[in-house]
Amino acid sequence: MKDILTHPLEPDVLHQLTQAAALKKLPLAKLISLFENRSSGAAQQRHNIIRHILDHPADFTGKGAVIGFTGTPGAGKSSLIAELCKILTANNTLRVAVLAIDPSSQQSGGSILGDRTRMRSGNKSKNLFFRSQASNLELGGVTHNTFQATRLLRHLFDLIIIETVGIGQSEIDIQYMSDHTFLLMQPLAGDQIQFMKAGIMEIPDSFVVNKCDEERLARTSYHMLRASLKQSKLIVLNAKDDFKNAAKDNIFLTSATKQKGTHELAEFIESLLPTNKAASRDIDWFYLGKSIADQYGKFGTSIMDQHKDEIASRTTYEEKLVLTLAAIVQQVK
Ligand SMILES: Nc1nc2c(ncn2[C@@H]2O[C@H](COP(=O)(O)OP(=O)(O)OP(=O)(O)O)[C@@H](O)[C@H]2O)c(=O)[nH]1
Ligand SMILES: [Mg+2]
Repeated sequence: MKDILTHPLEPDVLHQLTQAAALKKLPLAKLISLFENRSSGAAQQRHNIIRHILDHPADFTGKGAVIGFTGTPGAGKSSLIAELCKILTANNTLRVAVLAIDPSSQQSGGSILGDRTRMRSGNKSKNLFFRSQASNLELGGVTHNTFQATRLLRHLFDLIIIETVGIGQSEIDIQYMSDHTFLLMQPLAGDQIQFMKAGIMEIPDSFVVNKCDEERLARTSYHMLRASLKQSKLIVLNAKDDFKNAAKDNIFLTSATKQKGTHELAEFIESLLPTNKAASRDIDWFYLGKSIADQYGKFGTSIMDQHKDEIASRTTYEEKLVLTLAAIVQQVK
Protein backbone atom coordinates (compact mmCIF):
# COMPACT_ATOMS: atom_id res chain seq x y z
CA MET A 1 0.00 0.00 0.00
CA LYS A 2 2.92 2.32 0.69
CA ASP A 3 4.07 2.34 -2.95
CA ILE A 4 0.59 3.08 -4.13
CA LEU A 5 1.46 6.30 -5.91
CA THR A 6 4.41 4.97 -7.88
CA HIS A 7 2.93 1.97 -9.68
CA PRO A 8 1.98 2.47 -13.31
CA LEU A 9 -0.99 0.58 -14.71
CA GLU A 10 0.18 -2.89 -15.76
CA PRO A 11 -0.19 -3.57 -19.53
CA ASP A 12 -2.58 -6.50 -19.07
CA VAL A 13 -4.79 -4.46 -16.71
CA LEU A 14 -4.76 -1.59 -19.20
CA HIS A 15 -5.82 -4.02 -21.92
CA GLN A 16 -8.63 -5.31 -19.68
CA LEU A 17 -9.75 -1.76 -18.94
CA THR A 18 -9.79 -0.83 -22.63
CA GLN A 19 -11.89 -3.93 -23.36
CA ALA A 20 -14.19 -3.15 -20.43
CA ALA A 21 -14.68 0.40 -21.73
CA ALA A 22 -15.85 -1.20 -25.00
CA LEU A 23 -18.33 -3.10 -22.77
CA LYS A 24 -16.83 -6.54 -23.35
CA LYS A 25 -18.56 -8.62 -20.68
CA LEU A 26 -15.72 -10.88 -19.48
CA PRO A 27 -13.09 -8.16 -18.90
CA LEU A 28 -15.80 -6.08 -17.23
CA ALA A 29 -16.69 -8.94 -14.88
CA LYS A 30 -13.00 -9.51 -14.07
CA LEU A 31 -12.43 -5.85 -13.30
CA ILE A 32 -15.47 -5.69 -11.03
CA SER A 33 -14.07 -8.70 -9.15
CA LEU A 34 -10.85 -6.72 -8.73
CA PHE A 35 -12.86 -3.85 -7.26
CA GLU A 36 -14.55 -6.26 -4.86
CA ASN A 37 -11.29 -7.88 -3.81
CA ARG A 38 -10.15 -6.89 -0.29
CA SER A 39 -6.40 -7.59 -0.73
CA SER A 40 -3.93 -4.72 -0.65
CA GLY A 41 -2.58 -5.74 -4.08
CA ALA A 42 -6.07 -5.23 -5.50
CA ALA A 43 -6.29 -1.83 -3.77
CA GLN A 44 -3.14 -0.74 -5.59
CA GLN A 45 -4.56 -1.86 -8.92
CA ARG A 46 -7.82 0.00 -8.23
CA HIS A 47 -5.93 3.17 -7.46
CA ASN A 48 -3.95 2.82 -10.70
CA ILE A 49 -7.10 2.16 -12.70
CA ILE A 50 -8.98 5.16 -11.33
CA ARG A 51 -5.95 7.40 -11.84
CA HIS A 52 -5.63 6.19 -15.42
CA ILE A 53 -9.33 6.82 -16.05
CA LEU A 54 -9.13 10.33 -14.60
CA ASP A 55 -6.03 11.07 -16.70
CA HIS A 56 -7.80 9.94 -19.91
CA PRO A 57 -11.30 11.43 -19.70
CA ALA A 58 -11.89 11.18 -23.45
CA ASP A 59 -11.62 7.38 -23.28
CA PHE A 60 -14.07 6.93 -20.41
CA THR A 61 -17.21 8.83 -21.17
CA GLY A 62 -19.81 7.17 -18.94
CA LYS A 63 -22.23 9.72 -17.52
CA GLY A 64 -22.25 7.62 -14.37
CA ALA A 65 -25.62 8.34 -12.78
CA VAL A 66 -26.44 5.82 -10.03
CA ILE A 67 -30.09 4.98 -9.42
CA GLY A 68 -31.15 2.79 -6.49
CA PHE A 69 -34.29 0.64 -6.36
CA THR A 70 -35.19 -0.72 -2.97
CA GLY A 71 -38.35 -2.25 -1.54
CA THR A 72 -40.01 -5.35 -0.14
CA PRO A 73 -39.21 -8.80 -1.55
CA GLY A 74 -41.39 -9.69 -4.49
CA ALA A 75 -42.63 -6.15 -5.14
CA GLY A 76 -41.40 -6.48 -8.72
CA LYS A 77 -38.03 -4.70 -8.64
CA SER A 78 -36.28 -7.10 -11.03
CA SER A 79 -39.26 -7.22 -13.40
CA LEU A 80 -39.56 -3.44 -13.47
CA ILE A 81 -35.81 -2.91 -13.90
CA ALA A 82 -35.82 -5.39 -16.80
CA GLU A 83 -38.63 -3.41 -18.46
CA LEU A 84 -36.87 -0.11 -17.86
CA CYS A 85 -33.64 -1.51 -19.31
CA LYS A 86 -35.48 -2.58 -22.47
CA ILE A 87 -36.72 0.97 -22.95
CA LEU A 88 -33.49 2.68 -21.95
CA THR A 89 -31.26 0.57 -24.20
CA ALA A 90 -33.71 0.37 -27.13
CA ASN A 91 -31.86 2.75 -29.42
CA ASN A 92 -28.38 1.75 -28.21
CA THR A 93 -27.38 5.22 -27.11
CA LEU A 94 -27.36 4.63 -23.35
CA ARG A 95 -25.01 2.23 -21.62
CA VAL A 96 -26.75 0.66 -18.62
CA ALA A 97 -25.35 -1.55 -15.84
CA VAL A 98 -27.55 -3.34 -13.31
CA LEU A 99 -26.12 -4.38 -9.94
CA ALA A 100 -28.52 -6.72 -8.17
CA ILE A 101 -27.75 -7.36 -4.53
CA ASP A 102 -29.04 -10.79 -3.85
CA PRO A 103 -30.05 -11.62 -0.30
CA SER A 104 -31.30 -15.09 -1.09
CA SER A 105 -27.77 -16.45 -1.46
CA GLN A 106 -27.94 -16.93 2.33
CA GLN A 107 -31.00 -19.13 2.00
CA SER A 108 -31.38 -20.62 -1.46
CA GLY A 109 -30.05 -19.97 -4.91
CA GLY A 110 -33.52 -19.57 -6.38
CA SER A 111 -33.78 -15.85 -6.68
CA ILE A 112 -30.26 -15.45 -8.06
CA LEU A 113 -31.13 -17.65 -11.00
CA GLY A 114 -34.56 -16.07 -11.25
CA ASP A 115 -33.11 -12.58 -11.45
CA ARG A 116 -30.51 -13.56 -13.99
CA THR A 117 -32.98 -15.41 -16.17
CA ARG A 118 -35.41 -12.52 -16.13
CA MET A 119 -32.74 -10.02 -17.08
CA ARG A 120 -31.07 -12.23 -19.67
CA SER A 121 -34.17 -13.44 -21.41
CA GLY A 122 -35.62 -9.96 -21.58
CA ASN A 123 -32.75 -8.06 -23.10
CA LYS A 124 -29.75 -8.96 -25.21
CA SER A 125 -28.53 -5.42 -25.83
CA LYS A 126 -24.76 -5.14 -25.95
CA ASN A 127 -25.16 -1.89 -24.00
CA LEU A 128 -26.60 -3.70 -21.00
CA PHE A 129 -24.49 -5.33 -18.33
CA PHE A 130 -25.87 -7.32 -15.41
CA ARG A 131 -24.06 -8.28 -12.25
CA SER A 132 -25.37 -10.02 -9.17
CA GLN A 133 -23.62 -9.40 -5.85
CA ALA A 134 -24.12 -11.85 -3.02
CA SER A 135 -25.40 -10.32 0.16
CA ASN A 136 -22.98 -12.04 2.51
CA LEU A 137 -23.20 -11.85 6.26
CA GLU A 138 -20.09 -9.77 6.74
CA LEU A 139 -20.94 -6.43 8.33
CA GLY A 140 -20.92 -3.68 5.77
CA GLY A 141 -19.89 -6.23 3.11
CA VAL A 142 -22.66 -5.71 0.63
CA THR A 143 -22.55 -2.01 0.46
CA HIS A 144 -18.77 -1.87 0.46
CA ASN A 145 -18.61 -4.19 -2.56
CA THR A 146 -21.39 -2.27 -4.24
CA PHE A 147 -19.61 1.00 -3.54
CA GLN A 148 -16.39 -0.39 -5.01
CA ALA A 149 -18.12 -1.72 -8.14
CA THR A 150 -19.88 1.60 -8.76
CA ARG A 151 -16.54 3.44 -8.57
CA LEU A 152 -15.56 1.68 -11.78
CA LEU A 153 -18.98 1.46 -13.40
CA ARG A 154 -19.59 5.20 -13.08
CA HIS A 155 -16.85 5.79 -15.64
CA LEU A 156 -17.94 3.10 -18.10
CA PHE A 157 -21.75 3.39 -18.07
CA ASP A 158 -24.23 6.22 -18.36
CA LEU A 159 -26.59 4.66 -15.85
CA ILE A 160 -26.02 2.19 -13.03
CA ILE A 161 -29.16 0.69 -11.52
CA ILE A 162 -28.79 -0.94 -8.10
CA GLU A 163 -31.45 -3.36 -6.85
CA THR A 164 -31.63 -4.08 -3.12
CA VAL A 165 -34.24 -5.91 -1.12
CA GLY A 166 -35.88 -5.12 2.16
CA ILE A 167 -35.56 -2.23 4.47
CA GLY A 168 -32.40 -3.06 6.38
CA GLN A 169 -29.17 -1.16 6.91
CA SER A 170 -27.83 -1.82 3.41
CA GLU A 171 -30.88 -0.13 1.88
CA ILE A 172 -30.34 2.86 4.09
CA ASP A 173 -26.70 2.94 2.95
CA ILE A 174 -27.67 2.63 -0.71
CA GLN A 175 -29.03 6.16 -0.60
CA TYR A 176 -25.50 7.51 -0.04
CA MET A 177 -24.31 5.79 -3.18
CA SER A 178 -27.28 6.63 -5.39
CA ASP A 179 -27.91 9.93 -7.07
CA HIS A 180 -31.59 9.05 -6.85
CA THR A 181 -33.31 6.36 -4.77
CA PHE A 182 -36.69 4.80 -5.60
CA LEU A 183 -38.74 2.95 -3.00
CA LEU A 184 -40.77 0.31 -4.77
CA MET A 185 -43.91 -0.99 -3.12
CA GLN A 186 -46.91 -3.12 -3.85
CA PRO A 187 -50.41 -1.65 -4.15
CA LEU A 188 -52.71 -1.34 -1.16
CA ALA A 189 -51.48 0.03 2.10
CA GLY A 190 -49.54 -2.91 3.62
CA ASP A 191 -46.11 -1.89 2.42
CA GLN A 192 -46.66 1.78 3.13
CA ILE A 193 -47.56 1.15 6.78
CA GLN A 194 -44.53 -1.12 7.15
CA PHE A 195 -42.23 1.52 5.67
CA MET A 196 -43.73 4.28 7.79
CA LYS A 197 -43.24 2.24 10.96
CA ALA A 198 -39.62 1.60 10.02
CA GLY A 199 -39.09 5.31 9.42
CA ILE A 200 -38.18 4.55 5.85
CA MET A 201 -40.42 7.03 4.03
CA GLU A 202 -37.86 9.82 4.28
CA ILE A 203 -35.14 7.85 2.50
CA PRO A 204 -36.32 7.68 -1.11
CA ASP A 205 -36.31 10.55 -3.55
CA SER A 206 -39.25 8.97 -5.39
CA PHE A 207 -41.90 6.29 -4.84
CA VAL A 208 -43.00 3.59 -7.25
CA VAL A 209 -46.15 1.57 -6.70
CA ASN A 210 -45.74 -1.43 -8.99
CA LYS A 211 -48.32 -4.08 -9.94
CA CYS A 212 -50.79 -1.32 -10.77
CA ASP A 213 -52.09 -3.51 -13.59
CA GLU A 214 -55.39 -1.63 -13.86
CA GLU A 215 -56.11 2.07 -13.70
CA ARG A 216 -58.54 1.67 -10.80
CA LEU A 217 -55.84 0.04 -8.70
CA ALA A 218 -53.34 2.74 -9.73
CA ARG A 219 -55.77 5.47 -8.66
CA THR A 220 -56.48 3.86 -5.27
CA SER A 221 -52.78 3.26 -4.70
CA TYR A 222 -51.94 6.86 -5.54
CA HIS A 223 -54.49 8.25 -3.07
CA MET A 224 -53.45 5.81 -0.34
CA LEU A 225 -49.75 6.56 -0.73
CA ARG A 226 -50.43 10.28 -0.86
CA ALA A 227 -52.43 10.02 2.37
CA SER A 228 -49.56 8.12 4.06
CA LEU A 229 -47.03 10.69 2.90
CA LYS A 230 -49.24 13.52 4.08
CA GLN A 231 -49.58 11.87 7.47
CA SER A 232 -45.83 11.33 7.80
CA LYS A 233 -45.29 15.05 7.04
CA LEU A 234 -41.82 14.18 5.79
CA ILE A 235 -42.50 14.97 2.19
CA VAL A 236 -43.71 18.25 0.82
CA LEU A 237 -46.51 17.33 -1.53
CA ASN A 238 -47.78 19.16 -4.52
CA ALA A 239 -50.80 21.23 -3.42
CA LYS A 240 -53.12 19.49 -5.88
CA ASP A 241 -54.30 15.96 -5.20
CA ASP A 242 -54.10 15.07 -8.87
CA PHE A 243 -53.73 11.49 -10.06
CA LYS A 244 -52.81 12.51 -13.62
CA ASN A 245 -49.86 14.49 -12.28
CA ALA A 246 -48.70 11.95 -9.68
CA ALA A 247 -45.11 12.34 -10.96
CA LYS A 248 -45.10 15.88 -9.56
CA ASP A 249 -45.22 14.27 -6.12
CA ASN A 250 -42.46 11.91 -7.24
CA ILE A 251 -44.97 9.06 -7.26
CA PHE A 252 -44.86 6.62 -10.19
CA LEU A 253 -47.53 4.01 -10.78
CA THR A 254 -46.34 1.09 -12.86
CA SER A 255 -47.13 -2.38 -14.03
CA ALA A 256 -44.03 -4.27 -15.10
CA THR A 257 -46.06 -7.13 -16.53
CA LYS A 258 -48.50 -4.93 -18.48
CA GLN A 259 -45.87 -2.29 -19.31
CA LYS A 260 -47.89 0.54 -17.84
CA GLY A 261 -46.22 3.69 -16.59
CA THR A 262 -42.85 2.24 -17.52
CA HIS A 263 -42.12 4.70 -20.35
CA GLU A 264 -42.90 7.65 -18.05
CA LEU A 265 -40.57 6.24 -15.40
CA ALA A 266 -37.82 5.58 -17.96
CA GLU A 267 -38.17 9.13 -19.24
CA PHE A 268 -37.86 10.47 -15.71
CA ILE A 269 -34.73 8.36 -15.14
CA GLU A 270 -33.21 9.71 -18.35
CA SER A 271 -33.87 13.22 -17.12
CA LEU A 272 -31.70 12.42 -14.07
CA LEU A 273 -28.65 11.53 -16.15
CA PRO A 274 -26.77 14.82 -16.11
CA THR A 275 -26.42 14.54 -12.28
CA ASN A 276 -23.17 12.80 -13.17
CA LYS A 277 -20.57 11.96 -10.54
CA ALA A 278 -21.49 15.03 -8.51
CA ALA A 279 -21.52 13.24 -5.18
CA SER A 280 -18.48 11.00 -5.60
CA ARG A 281 -16.38 12.87 -3.06
CA ASP A 282 -18.97 12.49 -0.30
CA ILE A 283 -19.44 8.84 -1.19
CA ASP A 284 -15.71 8.18 -0.71
CA TRP A 285 -15.88 9.93 2.65
CA PHE A 286 -18.95 7.97 3.76
CA TYR A 287 -17.51 4.54 2.86
CA LEU A 288 -14.08 5.39 4.22
CA GLY A 289 -15.79 6.33 7.47
CA LYS A 290 -17.68 3.02 7.56
CA SER A 291 -14.56 1.01 6.87
CA ILE A 292 -12.50 2.85 9.50
CA ALA A 293 -15.32 2.60 12.05
CA ASP A 294 -15.54 -1.18 11.46
CA GLN A 295 -11.82 -1.59 12.14
CA TYR A 296 -10.96 1.15 14.63
CA GLY A 297 -14.27 2.34 16.02
CA LYS A 298 -14.73 5.90 17.22
CA PHE A 299 -11.00 6.31 17.76
CA GLY A 300 -10.44 5.87 14.02
CA THR A 301 -13.25 8.14 12.88
CA SER A 302 -12.19 10.92 15.24
CA ILE A 303 -8.71 10.86 13.64
CA MET A 304 -10.39 10.97 10.24
CA ASP A 305 -12.27 14.09 11.33
CA GLN A 306 -9.08 15.73 12.55
CA HIS A 307 -7.51 15.28 9.09
CA LYS A 308 -10.67 15.86 7.11
CA ASP A 309 -9.46 18.53 4.68
CA GLU A 310 -6.22 16.75 3.89
CA ILE A 311 -7.97 13.40 3.31
CA ALA A 312 -10.70 14.99 1.19
CA SER A 313 -8.09 16.66 -1.02
CA ARG A 314 -6.74 13.28 -2.21
CA THR A 315 -8.07 11.98 -5.51
CA THR A 316 -8.68 8.27 -5.10
CA TYR A 317 -10.31 6.32 -2.29
CA GLU A 318 -7.07 4.35 -1.81
CA GLU A 319 -5.04 7.53 -1.34
CA LYS A 320 -7.54 8.67 1.26
CA LEU A 321 -7.38 5.30 2.99
CA VAL A 322 -3.56 5.26 3.07
CA LEU A 323 -3.49 8.77 4.51
CA THR A 324 -6.08 7.89 7.16
CA LEU A 325 -4.24 4.71 8.19
CA ALA A 326 -0.96 6.63 8.40
CA ALA A 327 -2.62 9.22 10.68
CA ILE A 328 -3.97 6.42 12.89
CA VAL A 329 -0.54 4.75 13.12
CA GLN A 330 1.03 8.12 13.96
CA GLN A 331 -1.45 8.60 16.80
CA VAL A 332 -0.82 5.14 18.22
CA LYS A 333 2.99 5.59 18.24
N1 LIG B 1 -49.38 -8.60 -11.56
C1 LIG B 1 -48.12 -8.17 -11.58
N2 LIG B 1 -47.12 -8.99 -11.19
C2 LIG B 1 -45.85 -8.53 -11.22
C3 LIG B 1 -45.55 -7.21 -11.66
N3 LIG B 1 -44.21 -7.04 -11.57
C4 LIG B 1 -43.70 -8.19 -11.10
N4 LIG B 1 -44.69 -9.09 -10.90
C5 LIG B 1 -44.54 -10.47 -10.39
O1 LIG B 1 -44.13 -10.44 -9.04
C6 LIG B 1 -43.24 -11.50 -8.75
C7 LIG B 1 -41.96 -10.96 -8.14
O2 LIG B 1 -41.31 -10.16 -9.11
P1 LIG B 1 -39.78 -9.78 -9.02
O3 LIG B 1 -39.50 -8.89 -10.16
O4 LIG B 1 -38.95 -11.00 -8.86
O5 LIG B 1 -39.75 -8.99 -7.64
P2 LIG B 1 -38.48 -8.47 -6.83
O6 LIG B 1 -38.93 -7.28 -6.09
O7 LIG B 1 -37.31 -8.32 -7.71
O8 LIG B 1 -38.26 -9.70 -5.86
P3 LIG B 1 -36.95 -10.02 -4.96
O9 LIG B 1 -35.72 -9.69 -5.78
O10 LIG B 1 -37.06 -11.46 -4.64
O11 LIG B 1 -37.09 -9.13 -3.76
C8 LIG B 1 -43.02 -12.25 -10.07
O12 LIG B 1 -43.86 -13.35 -10.10
C9 LIG B 1 -43.44 -11.23 -11.11
O13 LIG B 1 -43.91 -11.82 -12.30
C10 LIG B 1 -46.63 -6.37 -12.07
O14 LIG B 1 -46.46 -5.21 -12.47
N5 LIG B 1 -47.89 -6.90 -12.01
MG1 LIG C 1 -35.31 -9.13 -7.58
